[in-house]
Amino acid sequence: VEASIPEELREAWKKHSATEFKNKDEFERDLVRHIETTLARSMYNCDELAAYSGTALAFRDRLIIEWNKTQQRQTFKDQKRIYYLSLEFLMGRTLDNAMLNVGLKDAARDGLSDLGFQIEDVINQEHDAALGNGGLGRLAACFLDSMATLNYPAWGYGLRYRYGIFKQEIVNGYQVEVPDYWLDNNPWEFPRHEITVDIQFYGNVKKYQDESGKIAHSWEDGEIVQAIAYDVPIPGYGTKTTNNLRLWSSKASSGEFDFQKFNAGEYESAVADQQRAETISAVLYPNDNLEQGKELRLKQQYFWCAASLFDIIRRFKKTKRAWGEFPDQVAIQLNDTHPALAIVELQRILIDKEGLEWDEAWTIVTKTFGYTNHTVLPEALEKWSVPLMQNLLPRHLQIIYDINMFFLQSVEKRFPNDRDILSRVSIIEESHPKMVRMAYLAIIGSHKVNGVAELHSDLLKTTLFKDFVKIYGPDRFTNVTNGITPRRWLHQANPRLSALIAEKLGSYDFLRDLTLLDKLEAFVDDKAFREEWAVIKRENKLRLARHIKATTGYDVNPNALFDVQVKRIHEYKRQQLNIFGVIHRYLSIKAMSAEEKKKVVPRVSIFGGKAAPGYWMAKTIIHLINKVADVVNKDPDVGDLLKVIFIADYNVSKAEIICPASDISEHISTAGTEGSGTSNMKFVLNGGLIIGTCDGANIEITREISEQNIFLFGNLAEDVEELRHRHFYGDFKLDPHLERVFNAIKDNMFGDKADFSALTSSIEDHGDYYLVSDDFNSYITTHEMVDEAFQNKEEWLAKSITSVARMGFFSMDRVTNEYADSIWNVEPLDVTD
Ligand code: GLG
Repeated sequence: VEASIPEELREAWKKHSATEFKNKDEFERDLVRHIETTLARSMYNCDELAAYSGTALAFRDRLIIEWNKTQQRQTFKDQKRIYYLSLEFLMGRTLDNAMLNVGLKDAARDGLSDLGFQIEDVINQEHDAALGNGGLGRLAACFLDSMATLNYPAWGYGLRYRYGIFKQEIVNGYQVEVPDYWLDNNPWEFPRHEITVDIQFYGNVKKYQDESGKIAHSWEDGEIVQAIAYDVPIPGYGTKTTNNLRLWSSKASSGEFDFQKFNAGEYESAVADQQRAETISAVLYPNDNLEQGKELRLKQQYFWCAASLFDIIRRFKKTKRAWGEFPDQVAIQLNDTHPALAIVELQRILIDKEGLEWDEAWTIVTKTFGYTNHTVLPEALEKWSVPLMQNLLPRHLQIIYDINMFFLQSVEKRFPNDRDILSRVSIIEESHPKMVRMAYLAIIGSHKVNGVAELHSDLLKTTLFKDFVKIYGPDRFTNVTNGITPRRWLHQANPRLSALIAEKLGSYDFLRDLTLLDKLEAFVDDKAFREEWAVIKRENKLRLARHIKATTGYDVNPNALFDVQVKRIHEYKRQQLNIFGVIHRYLSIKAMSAEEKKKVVPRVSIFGGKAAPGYWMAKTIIHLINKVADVVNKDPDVGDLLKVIFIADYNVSKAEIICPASDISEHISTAGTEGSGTSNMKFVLNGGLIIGTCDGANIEITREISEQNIFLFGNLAEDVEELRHRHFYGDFKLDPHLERVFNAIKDNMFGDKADFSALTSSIEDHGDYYLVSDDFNSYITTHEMVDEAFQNKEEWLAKSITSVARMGFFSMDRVTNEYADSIWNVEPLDVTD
């Protein structure tokens, strides 16, 4: 408060308060000023990158002016706020989104063109902010967009990784990882060197008696690292609300930099301490759905949780409310278990620092947190070794033990005759070493637990968290099916389709209420409309074809059926099923007469996705795809009938080109393994059809758009366990079509068969855990149906339009409102002041 300008002097300030550009001329003024002053360039020295930076800075001014007003408004109104804690925010590019959200893209286009620049080229200068791996991180980014658009007072909290997810290059058919130093030229963050938090690690716990004679604990010694805040403004679409994403960066605390060492000439060792501290926020762990249990990762988690909670509490304390009101002011959502330590940290602050009684503190804690689970895959469930945690966070481990003890006591009371339940639900797994089960900690410390699609949430209740349903009752567990923001994934990625829809519906209101799309169904039979729809798809395919040509050198035929699978490479997502299907198609074409070939529907099979650097099998799949591409694309017997493309370095900005260009996309995980999937929604919203298994959100997409408009295949989730069981006992026969594919691989058709033997033998010899063989026949016959359907252009278009019309349910705005009502109990903030 001392930092504010005295009341009587504020008129002087207000006279000069920053203003926002409102039209082309004012934009040009700001653009030129930024290029000349902020960037110190001139009209004789202004390339596209400078034009990008100038444009970004001009828009950044607008965002930050609104950001300031939003923060003031939120402080003044003092409503309950949402804090979304996520280790990943996969934001992609910001400029285009900012221009569209504030509604000034046309002004920018014209302004840039006055100075000789094409807006698309300028937009393409931007680096993706790739602080995430896949769906989990992108969901967090969609949340931010929706929360701002719907005027919720909300903050995101994450880590400011110096290196985001690696860039992928393909060299001789192999994935090569290249560091992504994305912070050069990033105009979207504001360093807040004045907002710092000291974070403690290691050390030990001292027990003592406080003044009242009560036993108390203090955590002493150890090592201090400093967290520094970087703020990223998040504009809503068509609203004044501009929320904040606060990312923490690590630095040696000023006391830590050892001046004695420094003065004694031990410069290197003083710098080494500095670097060790900075390592904490240096890299994003590149795993999707896999936890490795590395100490540095645990450090990242605690560093970020402790800094964020400190910040949240500091803000709460300014309101001078009693602690009991904390959950009325603060809702914290845990994006997966990565931030589960926040539960322990809040309990620690309340009992060790603020002097609350255990029970009083624990009530506040559980009312504050909600936990979202994203996966049932066992290898993705976090567990931390007790010795590791003991060393790094000794006081937190004690508190975890106490939380567990009180919890188990209550369970024992309720189920006195069930001995096994205690070991099953204990936060501590009695293994060697003992492990802390973070999902159980998250459940016990939250008031709501949600899955991300209906099937997934049901599976949680009937398998992984079954005992907890018994203990807490079914109401603690709920489902909120994922969604996507239509701003980025329709309006920004597919401006032509968005414009066509707006023309038909009379406005762009559907971007704020996606259920309005249902009015499109009235035009399904409108010939002219269908034709326009088809033209847009074709243009989007041409755009992707140009990208493919530029990056791979291959020409693809835009009339062919574009068949796309882009997502992280994972055995459960089954890119191997897809590439085996492609080989099957190739072998079939090779065996055809010239006459037969005339009936083939030309296809381009497009793959994209990164493999975790240590995930050998995933890398093998990438290698096979690239080897198949080498052979097929050069085979004169095949020509345009089949092309195989691997798009390197799949990321958000590539997805924006790829999603609008697909005819069909593949969402083909083994039933019961994909939490939700969200790219399935992006493709359908852009008029692509999908082939998929009865898994994740595919099931609800089917419910919404109807079975006629989707190609489903494969075994159901309820049969998976039985099939695996049978395989395990030797009841397995390789599908004959798949056998033919394997034989081709073993004949070295795609290079040395030894390169792929791990892949084929995981299926033939090691139980086919992901049921590739079981689903193969169903998969290839369903693809035949796809070919047939594609030949009937009118029918295909009708399916495409009808599907888009029925996608309203998958808006992230629906998702955000559901969380607000059923988990956070937060209201939007009135912005009509
Ligand atoms: C997870 C799941 C996806 C889910 C996403 C967002 O694997 O199925 O759509 O979170 O909830 N790791 C992920 O991407």
